[in-house]
Amino acid sequence: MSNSKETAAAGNGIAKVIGRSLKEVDPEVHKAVAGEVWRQRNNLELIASENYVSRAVMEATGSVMTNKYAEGYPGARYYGGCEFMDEVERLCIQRAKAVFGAEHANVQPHSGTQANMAVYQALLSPGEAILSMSLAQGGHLSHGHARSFSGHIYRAFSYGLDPATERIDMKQVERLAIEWQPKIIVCGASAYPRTIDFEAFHNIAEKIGAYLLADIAHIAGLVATGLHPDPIPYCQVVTATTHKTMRGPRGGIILCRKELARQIDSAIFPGIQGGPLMHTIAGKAVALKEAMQPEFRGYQKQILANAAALAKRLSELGHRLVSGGTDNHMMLVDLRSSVDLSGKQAETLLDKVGITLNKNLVPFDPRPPAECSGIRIGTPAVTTRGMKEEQMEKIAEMIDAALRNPGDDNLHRKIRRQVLELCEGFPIYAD
Ligand code: DSN
Repeated sequence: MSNSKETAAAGNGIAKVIGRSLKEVDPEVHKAVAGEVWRQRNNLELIASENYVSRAVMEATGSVMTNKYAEGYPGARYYGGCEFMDEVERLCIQRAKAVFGAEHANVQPHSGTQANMAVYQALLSPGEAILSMSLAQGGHLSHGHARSFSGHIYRAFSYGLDPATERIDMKQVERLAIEWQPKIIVCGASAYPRTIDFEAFHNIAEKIGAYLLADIAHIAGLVATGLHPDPIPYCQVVTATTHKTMRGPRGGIILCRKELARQIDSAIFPGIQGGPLMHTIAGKAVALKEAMQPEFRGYQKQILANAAALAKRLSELGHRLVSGGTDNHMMLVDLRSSVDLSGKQAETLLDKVGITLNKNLVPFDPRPPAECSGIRIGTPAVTTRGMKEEQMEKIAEMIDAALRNPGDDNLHRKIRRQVLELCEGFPIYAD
């Protein structure tokens, strides 16, 4: 084909492709997506950091906003044609500020990790110290772990749990803060089932003149609805993700005091990111609107009630919960007390019966991270399906039966059928 013919064909081709469905254009990807729809409908989703977004959030996230470059911020972009980008980002910022009562919001971080990265970039110089919760005891990679950028660029020190209570050892936090004089203290976790005392962290940070960053990625929905103490009065900066308890699209946000606004904004762009994902920002705006509705508080309350019910039944069935229970949307089960399985084996076994969760280190875990001695269980997604305490008890019983009989294939088939029945009773994405 001559070059000009090729060019003409390419133009026609793309025009045709634009109008065709995913199934027609790419049957392989379509098949994988359809498989994932089936999996999400027919499995019990207990990963504490996952959820199901509404149709409205998905529509915004899958919209033509994905086509647009909008480097910069509303009213100050590096590209033309940004009037609708400005509209949607302004709405998103305004809603984020209202939902969390924050002075300033940046809604561009592509993820929670990038939100944290921008905060360090804004407030620290390379080599300065971070004090945060150890990953092995519930913290997050981006809080200074040796294998993350945060542990390479900055000097990271970590605090952990009191071995007796398995709650954050605030005396240790204070001792380490005084000893290492970090420029920033990070509070917040990805595997901690208890309330975080932001005021106590604030008192320590103030004593040594450190910034306080609360990473509320997991508990943002609870914070937004007043069901977890509010970090905003105590922290210069708060980071969150929008896809966990917030039930929005996958992404991050940063909330901060007015005086840090410029530093934070320029750390995100041009500091660590280029063009914002405007389709995701549209989805975040919709999720934040949903979070302003009274039903959202009811939803968050039910997440807590469901976690409490699931934790209670698991305890009654003889499973030891780290710290003895939960105050939030998740719990950690220390399998060593009840069954002879590693976290990895438990995760694989439960996957087989349609119960999806993740292996997790328990405090002072003798096993390596790839094996672990525990599992983490969260209730945000099953609560979105409409499940309540009664179903949580049933789920606890199915988990218990599977874990106590790892070699019983007949029982596993029976549990799988029970899971399918339960899922059918609480349909998701039925259309
Ligand atoms: N991966 C998230 C979680 O599961 O908690 C944290 O980034």
